[in-house]
Amino acid sequence: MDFNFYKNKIDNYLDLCLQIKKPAIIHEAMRYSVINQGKRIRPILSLAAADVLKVDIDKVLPFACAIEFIHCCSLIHDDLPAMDNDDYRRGKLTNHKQYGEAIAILAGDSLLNLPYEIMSKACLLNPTQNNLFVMNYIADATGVNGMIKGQVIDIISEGKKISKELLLELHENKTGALIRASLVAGAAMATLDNDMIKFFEKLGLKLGLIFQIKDDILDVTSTKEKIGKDINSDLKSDKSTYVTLFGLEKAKYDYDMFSKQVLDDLKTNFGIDNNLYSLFNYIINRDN
Ligand code: GRG
Repeated sequence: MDFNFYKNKIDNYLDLCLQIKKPAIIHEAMRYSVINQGKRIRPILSLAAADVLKVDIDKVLPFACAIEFIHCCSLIHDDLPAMDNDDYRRGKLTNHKQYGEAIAILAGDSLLNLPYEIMSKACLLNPTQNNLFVMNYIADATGVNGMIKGQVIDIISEGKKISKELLLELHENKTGALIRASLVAGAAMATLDNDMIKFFEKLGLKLGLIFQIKDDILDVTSTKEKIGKDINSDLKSDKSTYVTLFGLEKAKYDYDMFSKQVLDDLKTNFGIDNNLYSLFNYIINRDN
């Protein structure tokens, strides 16, 4: 399956939202961290989830792109010296290395505010329950009950060997929350049926965990050229990861087991002849 149709739609929309205005430096810094080699997995998940439920994907596009902007903001902030202190991201210098810390912080802030401008505008133009639900869901998944919570657990756990439960809570929130929100956003454009939302939430949680385990595996097995950022960064910052806690073999074993589970769940509900199933396969087999 070729996801370029979805990706082009997303890239065009992101570009449209980021036209350079004055002062140019902040707009350049925002574009630097968005218009680049990002895989766009989260917004593509939203479009594919909407597609599998046969709803017009244009309805979810502003919300899908809002999630990508939030994700880009989180990457800028995550790379800052006060956080992970990384020099490379998406194959080039991190935002603060390119523009300095002050502009990087403000570019991140702007990329967090912009999605709420976009989503609230979509809600004003079309104040459906679906739109309001999705905006609220994304806000919740981003905040202190979701991604921020995961990042905080990550930071306060540095240098400690944490329990399996805490590691799962960390992954479920830091990486899982936005991935879950991406799937739910697409599904909720079609229906607010509780069972369907719950199904996509569970699927998103599991995919988020799979995604993060792969990230942990690639950190120790891949190359800087392939993943576009420094390798062994978790080891250097003394972080507990799936690999450091359980070892590489167990991480790979669990990865395969969880991957089979999500594919089986999808197959049971929607069959295999759809973009969402192909996308899950692509994500599971990714090597960057
Ligand atoms: C934005 C409100 C707000 C807070 C920021 C810094 C922070 C709080 C959270 C960090 C979250 C984080 C960086 C999680 C890691 C997620 C992850 C696995 C990123 C890599 O995702 P890919 O592979 O990357 O989809 P690309 O570059 O392709 O988008």
